[in-house]
Amino acid sequence: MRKLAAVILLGLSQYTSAQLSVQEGFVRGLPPGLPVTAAFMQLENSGSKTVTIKSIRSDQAEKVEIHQSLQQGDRVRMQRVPSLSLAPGETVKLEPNGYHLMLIDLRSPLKEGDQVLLQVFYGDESSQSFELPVRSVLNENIHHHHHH
Ligand SMILES: [Cu+2]
Repeated sequence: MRKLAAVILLGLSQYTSAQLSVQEGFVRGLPPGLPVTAAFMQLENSGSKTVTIKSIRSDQAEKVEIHQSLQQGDRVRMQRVPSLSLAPGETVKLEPNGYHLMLIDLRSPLKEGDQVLLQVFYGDESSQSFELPVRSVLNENIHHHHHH
């Protein structure tokens, strides 16, 4: 009986650790030879606690950074941010003109149809893995024109 209670407790503590849901996530597939690319997605914190992304790792890149694009006059500049926090119920869209992830020093070119595994580490020491498809930047443009 005591053992069962411990199992239930363990289950609960795992359930209450940081978790985000990812929608419409993809990694931008660029022509071979470019060492850096970006990942975009919509993150949602449907839990009751603030979730803070502290770091991200991927086997397919030397490092993964959280970036923010900032408009400066008529130029857009990217800067690295140390972490990204989502309040309970908050949704953050990672998009070209806002927050996004940068995959730096790719180990091999990413092609349309590839899957990229990202391991996300949270402020409470928990982690979560997301698998995102690679979408060629060419298809991204077609998609964009379709809406205009
Ligand atoms: Cu960037």
